[in-house]
Amino acid sequence: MSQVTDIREFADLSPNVREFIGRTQKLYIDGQWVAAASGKTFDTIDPSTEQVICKVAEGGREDVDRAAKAAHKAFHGEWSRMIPTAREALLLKWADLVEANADMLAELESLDNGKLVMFAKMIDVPASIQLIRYYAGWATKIEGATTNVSVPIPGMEFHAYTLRQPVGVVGQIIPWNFPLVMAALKLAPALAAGCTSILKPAEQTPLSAIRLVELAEQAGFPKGVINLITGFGEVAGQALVEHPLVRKIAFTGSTVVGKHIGKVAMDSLKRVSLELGGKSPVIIAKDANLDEAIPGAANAIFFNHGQVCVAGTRLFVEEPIFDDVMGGMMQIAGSMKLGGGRSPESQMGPLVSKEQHERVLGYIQKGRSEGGEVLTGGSRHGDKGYFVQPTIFKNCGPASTLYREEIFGPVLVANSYKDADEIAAQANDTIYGLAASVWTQNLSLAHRLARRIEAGTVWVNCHHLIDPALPFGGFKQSGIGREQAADGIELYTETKSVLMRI
Ligand code: TAP
Repeated sequence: MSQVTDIREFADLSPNVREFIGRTQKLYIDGQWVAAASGKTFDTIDPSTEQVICKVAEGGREDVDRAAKAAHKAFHGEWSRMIPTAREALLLKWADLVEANADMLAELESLDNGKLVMFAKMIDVPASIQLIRYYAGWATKIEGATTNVSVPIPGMEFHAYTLRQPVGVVGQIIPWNFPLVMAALKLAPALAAGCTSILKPAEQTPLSAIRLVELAEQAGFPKGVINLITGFGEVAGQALVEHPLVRKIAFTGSTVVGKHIGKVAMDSLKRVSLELGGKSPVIIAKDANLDEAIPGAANAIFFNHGQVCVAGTRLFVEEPIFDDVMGGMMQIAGSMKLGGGRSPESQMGPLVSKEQHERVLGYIQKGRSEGGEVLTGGSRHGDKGYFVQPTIFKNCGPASTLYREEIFGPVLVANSYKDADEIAAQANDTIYGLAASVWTQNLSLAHRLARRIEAGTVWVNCHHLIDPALPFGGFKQSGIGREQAADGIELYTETKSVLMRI
């Protein structure tokens, strides 16, 4: 195992971040910060420099078992008796603490994931706060209904109603692309609904989730309500999915792992929600406002270095404007400044890991070998850190690997189209169905495409905009279930019917 980098090499970090990464990070089980039962740790790496940031506890089966028992006990104890306004107050206090620690969280997120501090401050941290506050409001608004039943027994009267009750202990497994937002998106609705949680962050990016849970502890959540198991998916994640006390698994990650989790969870009929991969189309019609559509399409693919489940990876441009759009896209991609997440000049950071770097470069190679033409980019950037140039391909048709597979990097395939009414069929020619964007001034066309495209979210004249009040999830192999909005509460509650003879 490699050495932790000398803290002096992180001289530009804030003192509180330096203090945080100066310690070996632990698991949080039953209100205590503890080492893994095995004593094992793993390294978390700065993807800009390839240096080890710090060591993190490697949770295993035994730790998951302790966490599940603690979460089970908490669910049936103080937490189940806590009134909704008290749960709301805890969530609001937690959100305030996250806000007070915004700079630290943004620095940690950038250090661990590679994204720009500027973006983490502007997007990830505020989005996480907004999610926690949004779901704090839901704690007091979870309702059943009274129902007029028609039980056909003469002489008897009935009173019937439904209750929405928390599912119980939930296992929440998240990826590395938006580690803080994903943690907030999982924990906030589960806690608002009255569940207790065991959160498993991605091995590449555990740090912001650890800080988030420290802040939850400060906010005063009772012990056992939130548990954090850092470690590897095949071990800790798998143990969580198999554990008999865990009633539900909420997973965000790749379609391959999602399918595996779904199968394992079915053995004990756990509730499962899956937010998986995507291959989202961006459609630019010939009447679009190109001053907005071109930077919009560039942002759709290059935001977060293309590591976004809803990234606009397949661009379809109406034939008469194809060359103009490509010229604009190449100009933006070619002038993007790549660099470390903490440098104020950087416009794009590195990919998250060595594995992801090799994977994305492998896809670029594959695109070339299948006859794709690289219009811009197409290589590694620099010789240190996991940087990949923003890359645009043309001549990658529907049969090509780049058109069909999720790359999860800054790699776009661009194609032209002729018939506005046929484009929905091309956009839908994928196993995925997470999102799409349509750029047009033609209102009827926008509405027609919004109806026809098979995706959980369709944006018109924008991309990547997400709000907690709008359900989010996928059609087809992009997932099962919807997070956010009231749907997010439904994921963590069961409906009970009560029929009373009166
Ligand atoms: P995955 O490799 O699927 O990992 C996601 C999480 O699952 C990680 O915490 C991972 O642990 C864990 N895991 C791996 N194997 C497991 C197993 N056998 N049992 C239980 N847990 C297991 O995805 P990733 O590479 O981190 O993230 C990229 C993918 O996530 C992309 O496909 C992307 O589209 C998708 N994504 C989807 C969305 C939505 S909302 N649909 C949002 C973001 C990302 P370790 O990493 O520790 O091994």
